[in-house]
Amino acid sequence: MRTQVAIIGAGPSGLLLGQLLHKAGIDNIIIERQSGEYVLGRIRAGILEQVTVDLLEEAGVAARLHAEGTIHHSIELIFRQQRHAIDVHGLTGGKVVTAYGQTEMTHDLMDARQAAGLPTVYEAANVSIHDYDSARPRVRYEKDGQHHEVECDFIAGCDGFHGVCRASVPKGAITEFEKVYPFGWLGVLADVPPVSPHAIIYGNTERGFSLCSMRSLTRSRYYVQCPLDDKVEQWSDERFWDELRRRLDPETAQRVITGPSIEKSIAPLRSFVAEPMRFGRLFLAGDAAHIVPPTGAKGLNLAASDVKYLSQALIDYFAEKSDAGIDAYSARCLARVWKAERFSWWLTTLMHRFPDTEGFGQRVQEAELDYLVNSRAASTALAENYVGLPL
Ligand code: FAS
Ligand code: PHB
Repeated sequence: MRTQVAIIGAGPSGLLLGQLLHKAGIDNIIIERQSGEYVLGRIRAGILEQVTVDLLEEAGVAARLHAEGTIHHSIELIFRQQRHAIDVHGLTGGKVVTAYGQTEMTHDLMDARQAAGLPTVYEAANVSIHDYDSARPRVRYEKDGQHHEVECDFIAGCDGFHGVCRASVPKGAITEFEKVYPFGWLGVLADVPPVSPHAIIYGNTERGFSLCSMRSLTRSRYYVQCPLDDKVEQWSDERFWDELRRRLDPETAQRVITGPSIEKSIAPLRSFVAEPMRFGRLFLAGDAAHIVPPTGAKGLNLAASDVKYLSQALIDYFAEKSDAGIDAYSARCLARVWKAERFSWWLTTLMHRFPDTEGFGQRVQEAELDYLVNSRAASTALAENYVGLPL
């Protein structure tokens, strides 16, 4: 088979890239290791920057997002048992974030791709990439015992942190930067009304970090920091709700509506960047190239901005035979990636308990938070990073 762009991975990066290329008349195939149901079963991000919302509109898949997503004008920070609002909307000249689950976004993109009848191979085995440093890259995979080969002009590595694309690049051609955090996030999804339908709440307490978010006005998403070696089986719903309440201010704790968890998982936290993000005719996008701790709600949004840059570069290449976009791709992405890495690292360091946070460290965190909520300059810096820096 021959196509213009072979996309490895049917997560948000791959599906969004496929949709934008299709709308520009560029043929593409998506080759995904898992089933569609498996991809949809992964409960992950929930907060979209305006840049991401605009991109989903450009891709023609924003109808349900506008109908069901919820706009947030502020975030709230809890420390010393008190809650403080940061007026993100007011501090950024009107910018907001939208709560809309990654699962729903992925569903919308899958539906659009299926409606357009675009080639998508799920449950592809032994995917491998070849000759991406030549003018005729190829992708091989197996499906139902049959061997397949795709000839293409470009390969988009949208296959996430554990994918095959970055792993296929020779060690000498890539530089990896990594920081692993000494704790994880235990996340719970429950069909109960969110404790705060208007703001995402981040808690810094001596027991550890907490986060109150949502997927809709009837579905809540909560997290508590937990030891890296904790197992989900150790956390009954009752234990989770009790610990969450202990990590909120008394008024919020009293308002939490509990219910049975419909999803419960523990995610490790890491910061990771691979440089560069382009190798000949292979381009890495999204988690294949970088990972952020979810504290700043940047992971999914960074994937979207990579895809914006990559889709534009490929459209320029095929329309005008211009290499300018593909040559500039890696540097453009990394300039934005590293700012989001810094913000995510800073907010994670500010809000979590580390092994050495005892005493002095906790006081310093509380002093920074006290300064943050009382300084317009500091709050503005937080707000403009939270809503997403301009493309
Ligand atoms: P993805 O990992 O989503 O998708 C990659 C796809 O490639 C997968 O479907 C995979 O099956 C496929 N693949 C892998 N290897 C392959 C191969 N060899 N061949 C073919 N296909 C292959 N971000 C936030 O903003 N907020 C959050 O709260 C948040 N929580 C998260 C929790 C967890 C547990 C994880 C892992 C991530 C979280 N993220 C969060 C980040 C997350 O949302 C990612 O940024 C987002 O999924 C990135 O999308 P993709 O780049 O498409 O990568
Ligand atoms: C979520 O809703 O999953 C979420 C919200 C804010 C974050 C991280 C995750 O910072």
